[in-house]
Amino acid sequence: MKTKVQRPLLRPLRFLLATLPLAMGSVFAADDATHSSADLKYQAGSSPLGQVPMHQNINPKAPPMTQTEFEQGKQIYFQRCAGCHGVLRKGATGKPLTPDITLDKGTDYLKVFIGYGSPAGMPNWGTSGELSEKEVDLMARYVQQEPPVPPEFSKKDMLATWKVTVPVDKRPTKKLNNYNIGNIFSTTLRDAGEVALIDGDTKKIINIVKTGYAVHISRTSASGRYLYVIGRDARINLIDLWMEKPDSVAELKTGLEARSIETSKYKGFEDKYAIAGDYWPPQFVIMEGDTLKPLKVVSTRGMTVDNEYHPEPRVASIVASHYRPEFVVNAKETGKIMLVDYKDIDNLKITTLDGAKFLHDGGLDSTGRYFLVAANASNKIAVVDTKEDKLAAIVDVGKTPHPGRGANFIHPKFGPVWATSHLGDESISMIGTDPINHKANAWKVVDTVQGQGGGSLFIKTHPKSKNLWVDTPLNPDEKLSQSVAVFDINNLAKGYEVLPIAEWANIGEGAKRIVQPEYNKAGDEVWFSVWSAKDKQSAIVVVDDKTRKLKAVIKDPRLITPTGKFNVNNTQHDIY
Ligand code: DHE
Repeated sequence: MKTKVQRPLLRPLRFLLATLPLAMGSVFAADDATHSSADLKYQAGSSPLGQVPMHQNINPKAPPMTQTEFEQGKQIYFQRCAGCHGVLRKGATGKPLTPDITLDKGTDYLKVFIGYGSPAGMPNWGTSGELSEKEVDLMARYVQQEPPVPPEFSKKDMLATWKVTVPVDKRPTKKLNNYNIGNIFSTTLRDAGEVALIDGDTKKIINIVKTGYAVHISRTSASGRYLYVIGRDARINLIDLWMEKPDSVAELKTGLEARSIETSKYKGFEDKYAIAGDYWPPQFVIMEGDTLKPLKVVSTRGMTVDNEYHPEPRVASIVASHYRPEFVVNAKETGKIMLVDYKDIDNLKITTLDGAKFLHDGGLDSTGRYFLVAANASNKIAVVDTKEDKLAAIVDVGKTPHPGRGANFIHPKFGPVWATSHLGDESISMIGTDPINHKANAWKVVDTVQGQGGGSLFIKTHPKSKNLWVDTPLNPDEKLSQSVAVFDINNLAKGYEVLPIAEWANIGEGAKRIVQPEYNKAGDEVWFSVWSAKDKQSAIVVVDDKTRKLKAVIKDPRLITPTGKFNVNNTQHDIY
């Protein structure tokens, strides 16, 4: 094992490590002892909260720290640890790290734990070289202090950030450009805090729009005119695609950290409202669709599906219902699914369903009636019937499902299915979605095939395609993370073909992780991001869906860390 720890220190550490009971792992590590390293690295993504001023509460019983050390510990905690252990350190997918627990353990024990990780899933931050010996020591002392608490963010705070740069009456009354706007791809440039609007027909960049920090996803309004983009710092940009050069027309911050945004799609409410889900504070916010003016803020703090209080249930995916004037809002830690009726915002009605803990991402079935959402650390998919406002089923799948929005297709034997790949194993689970004509198969895993490996984040097909694409960007094997597997839907048992997308990009050195297949409007091209670090060249590779051959490589110095791509038409109509 490669180690940066000095030799004399190793001996006592080795002794300690050897004498640690396995049970120690369960004290701090992720809840599920079978979490993969890909999963943990993914969850340990950087939170913008490290930059937010917070009060330092020195615990007199804890080992001393200077203000500078505390600040550094806070930065590292929010970069590496908060994703699993929670903002308040009260536990999320990882265990709680509050002083009542950590003080008992003491600095030496915690140093071993942080440095070497645990069999139950805590990453080995020290021996992997990700944290220096000094930083491991710092973090062992930091987690014994009182956790600093970030501020709340009320509607008043939101209004102070609200900017309508182009008022509604100054906007175009008809489309002023010649773009085929349904085929524009809003492309996340993660580490640049920007989106590239790429013309799917010419493959040229139309505009680069400055957005929030580590920008995350884009969604299209029901009419297809507006694009909503959210950053990890909870900054939303509203982009008007009718402008001569599509650009941002309004901006709002709904909190200090966020991941999800959606817009009302029910008949009569097209483009009327938008909704954003915050990680911190744990709340969701309903806004005016064309200005982003905040209207209603709802906290998600409360009981889990096991009836235990959780202080910070982060809002994960949100989808707009086509059957009712409702948003389906998924709270991660509590496992609660809230069906938020936006008909009367002042008298807001919310129907709450018990899903399963650790809700994350998901998508609608091909009819748009059922929403399938991954409870990732529970290895389950919860199915919501958006017509009846009821939980239809909870389905056991593979290890740490991560569907993105999933893939809908007609299985040659089992009829309509929705599929997910997994972060934690190589399987692809197909769930029957037709309770009318294929009742016996509905809400069951009817078929499973093996892909290239674990570390998959996204799976995709298109109603016009016979291909099922599965990425593996977080697989530790470069061969897998730099390529993609494609199955023939009509002959799934035949196995997959591997396409060397990174090689095709021909961009030299870099991580070149292949992430998130996305179809064009016609359904005859699939776009892949070739995702390298900020200081390396990245690219987008376009594959001809029919021939599975390279069609185009989009290279541009402005394409910094491209990850998610959102085709306007497919996102507008929930086609996946
Ligand atoms: Fe995402 C969707 C949260 C890391 C790319 N991501 C989502 C959703 C959530 C989420 C809740 C669903 C939104 C919705 O549908 O309303 N993502 C998180 C995290 O908490 C996590 C694990 C860690 C973090 O610190 O943010 C995380 N996500 C990542 C990445 O590292 C990815 C791969 C690259 C990036 O751009 O940051 C990434 N997430 C995406 C993408 C989607 C997404 C591309 C939308 C997929 C789609 O097809 O709809």
